[in-house]
Amino acid sequence: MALIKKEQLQKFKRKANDLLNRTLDQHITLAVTGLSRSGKTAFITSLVNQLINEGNNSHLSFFNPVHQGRFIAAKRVPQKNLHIGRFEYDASLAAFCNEPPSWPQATSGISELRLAIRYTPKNSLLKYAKDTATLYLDITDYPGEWLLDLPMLNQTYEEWSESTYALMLESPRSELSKSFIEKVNQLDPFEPVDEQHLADLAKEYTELLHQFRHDLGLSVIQPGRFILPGDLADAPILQFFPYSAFENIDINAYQNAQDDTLIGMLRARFIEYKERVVRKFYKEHFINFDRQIVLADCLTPLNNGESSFNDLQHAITLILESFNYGQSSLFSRLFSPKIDKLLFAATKADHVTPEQHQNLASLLNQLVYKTKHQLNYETIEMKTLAIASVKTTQVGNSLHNGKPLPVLQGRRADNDKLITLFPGAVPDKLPKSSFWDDQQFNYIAFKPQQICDAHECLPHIRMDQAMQFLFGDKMK
Ligand SMILES: Nc1nc2c(ncn2[C@@H]2O[C@H](COP(=O)(O)OP(=O)(O)OP(=O)(O)O)[C@@H](O)[C@H]2O)c(=O)[nH]1
Ligand SMILES: [Mg+2]
Repeated sequence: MALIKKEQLQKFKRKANDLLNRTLDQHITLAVTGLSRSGKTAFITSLVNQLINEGNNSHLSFFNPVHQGRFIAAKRVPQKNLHIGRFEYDASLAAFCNEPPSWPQATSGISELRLAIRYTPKNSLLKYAKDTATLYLDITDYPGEWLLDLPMLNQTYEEWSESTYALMLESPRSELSKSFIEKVNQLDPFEPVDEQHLADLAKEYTELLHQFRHDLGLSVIQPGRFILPGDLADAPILQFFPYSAFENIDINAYQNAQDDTLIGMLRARFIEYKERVVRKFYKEHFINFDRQIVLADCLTPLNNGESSFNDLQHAITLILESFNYGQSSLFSRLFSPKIDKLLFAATKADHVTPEQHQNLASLLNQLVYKTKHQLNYETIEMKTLAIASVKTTQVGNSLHNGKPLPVLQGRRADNDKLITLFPGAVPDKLPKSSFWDDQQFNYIAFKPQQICDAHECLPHIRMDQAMQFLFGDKMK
């Protein structure tokens, strides 16, 4: 009799356990984006490194599950979507263990990694249940350039061409664009298409976009996939360009142009790109994201000058459109969004002294909120933070004109020399034109510090606050 009772009790315990685990186990998808070189790979590598090595001298005191002693352990588990590339955590982390250490390689396209994080829930319930729960965190890395394409969905080929040339005719793009625009002006849009010629011009347009990004330090690049083609490299869907002379052509003839004319084929590829590339990304990936972090490197544009900084602002405005969930917004009309928390993080904060961090966060806040107040974000909780996924500098004090001045020390990325410097002050507001006349911000890329093995935690700034905002609330 006693035996039966004991067995029943154990069965009951197991059932209660299963039930509780089922209700406590949670699953969220965290999307990490930002323009190229903004620090996505470094961020994900650091986040995973901090969580799986928690307890080994990690510094996550602003992450509540750790602070409250409820964090148990985190481990990598096989990712959910097998058709998406794997985020190369081991290779990225190995770069920091190298002798000498280096930064992980640039990545392209989308990749995924899944973490299972075990913790004790705050109000541990039933007497018989094992009181742990698991949060499954699916992390997706994708290029922020892809978000710059959203407005194209609302544009016809003529409208897109017009808005693109408006930008290309303005400084600083205009100087570089001259020869391309002249070539396009000379085309007969109704001639039978020569596909090779079209491909050559599309290549030239793509090269221009690369120059805008890398030589001029600009952020607004459209179509975004042209500079980050991934597996679409050389596919005809990425071979088109804006047409420059709509005002000179007969609009009826344009409407009736067949796909085998130059203009007809440009238009057809533009439409195909919108459907098969832009819309596909939103439908297959974006609408599944629960939480989003957008990384922004504000310091490089600040260092590059006014046009680079203003272009970053323009890019942020375009990126924000994907999070504008008001009833009448483009996004809500096209898709059913899910994201309820959005973190904007100013990355590489270890390039400035700590008393400048507040300014860096305020600056990004202004870049974001300038647009935010015009849009409808009531369904999304937003925050801005200044972070360093991987801290590369030490902070010290120096004397300048008899007064203490905070300084940074780190190893230069270009020659590995140890330097001490005051990199300059970050404005806390959007800079006025006069600011750029005597702007003296001194941005120097640093090498990461070496870590001894994969179980050591990377030094960071405010990664714990980022984690708390992004998924700490799911671990109550
Ligand atoms: N000092 C410092 N530099 C950083 C940090 N994060 C990124 N960087 C620098 O920024 C570069 C780009 O970082 P990644 O993490 O590769 O950026 P990404 O957004 O993944 O870049 P793509 O893969 O090219 O899109 C690195 O090689 C570093 O030089 C950081 O926290 N601190
Ligand atoms: Mg990357």
